[in-house]
Amino acid sequence: MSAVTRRLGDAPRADTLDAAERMSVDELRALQLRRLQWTLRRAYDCVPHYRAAFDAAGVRPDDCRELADIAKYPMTTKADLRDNYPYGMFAVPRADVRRIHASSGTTGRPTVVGYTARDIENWADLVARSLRAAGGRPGHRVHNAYGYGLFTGGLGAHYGIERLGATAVPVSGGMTPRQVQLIMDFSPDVIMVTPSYLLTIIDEFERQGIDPRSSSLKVGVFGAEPWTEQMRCEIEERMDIHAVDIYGLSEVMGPGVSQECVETKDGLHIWEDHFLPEVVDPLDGSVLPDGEEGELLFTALTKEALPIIRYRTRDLTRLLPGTARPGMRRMERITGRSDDMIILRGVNLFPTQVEEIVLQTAGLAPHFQLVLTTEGRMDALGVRVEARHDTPSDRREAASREVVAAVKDRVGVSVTCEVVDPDTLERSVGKLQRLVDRRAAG
Ligand code: DLL
Repeated sequence: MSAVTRRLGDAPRADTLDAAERMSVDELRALQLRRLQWTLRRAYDCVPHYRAAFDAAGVRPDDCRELADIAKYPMTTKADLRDNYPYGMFAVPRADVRRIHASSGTTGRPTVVGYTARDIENWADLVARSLRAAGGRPGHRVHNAYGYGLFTGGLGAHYGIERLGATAVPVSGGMTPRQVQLIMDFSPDVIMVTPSYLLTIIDEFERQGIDPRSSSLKVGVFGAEPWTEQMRCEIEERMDIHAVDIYGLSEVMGPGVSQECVETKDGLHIWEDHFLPEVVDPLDGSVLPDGEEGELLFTALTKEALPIIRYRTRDLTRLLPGTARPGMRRMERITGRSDDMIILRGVNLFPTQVEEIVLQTAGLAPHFQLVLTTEGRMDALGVRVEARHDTPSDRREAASREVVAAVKDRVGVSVTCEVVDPDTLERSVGKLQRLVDRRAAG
């Protein structure tokens, strides 16, 4: 049950929804097929990488006669974008690219993505649609704490806020004390931020002696990193706001590929008029039926500057039928990225599984780190988690034992757990990296 006492308006009136949000499944499938055929043709004609990849796979754009034919086409990976760095995947003359974003590129070359004027229009429309599904309305003020810059979060959200007819407060990430001041002074209705950074902001409210439940905020639109149902409860309870999920990735567009509706909070509706999702077996790439968990793939259906065909997101989820938008399928919240999966003595473990356990354990704060080390010839995993401010020391010891037991029980692997003092672990100002790898090389 939601602990939120804030009243939102009703679900958006049907006449305020985009036409695509009201389409039937059949109407959407017909639209998707037309747009897919257009996309395949453009990718083949305008991007040497796609022409070579299609030729190598023995497929032509014309071989797509129904949506299921998508499975014949080659997948695209981050490595393909890196190999064609910086502009090799673009399908338009350089002068028609209005904006560029890039991934942080902490390892190797960054991934560069580009947008035409039309791409930016579509993106703004989809973020506006997402924000409305989250409970945002024209006239609302929106505190945008996603980072501005090459990251797609800040500017992507910004254009959507304006497109909705709301007021953007472009704060970006960082300077946490000022985030609190601006929320108190500007009385926003909505906050857009990573869930981990919101926790940092909530802590700062408390440090300043301000009750986080007393702010004007009604809704938080959280994404850019995995988070759990337990984290939703923690945020809703501590801040008295509705917490909903927004998903996206730069290669496919940025934020606003899919969005959870606030009235159902049951996973994210994929804006299928612009993106065709598939879920595949991460090992052999075979397409899985809806309902089965695997790796999410996207084909962008309307993008001009950077067509993207069957992009392997590495994110794990499953596709479900539509609810609040019956024509559009939902994706379940992301359990994790295959890249973030820790394989410990043959057992797969995701940081989100530890997050669930930590948040269900009395006396523990939602701040934790996973530290991988080498013990002898084996990998070992330590959970370092902060106690809450009022946790007595005997509770800390019990909590540590409970975490170890729950991980053993639910994940099937032995870890250690150290409960540390409040405010001692590093805080996020954007995307949080939970895993610290201290394994010996080799
Ligand atoms: O994180 C775009 C974004 C900005 C989404 C703001 C939502 C809000 P990238 O930096 O390219 O783009 O990272 C994309 O982040 O493949 C997922 O692994 C992860 N991710 C994004 N949203 C979610 C989410 C932006 N709601 C990568 N839940 C994706 C879980 C998410 N993971």
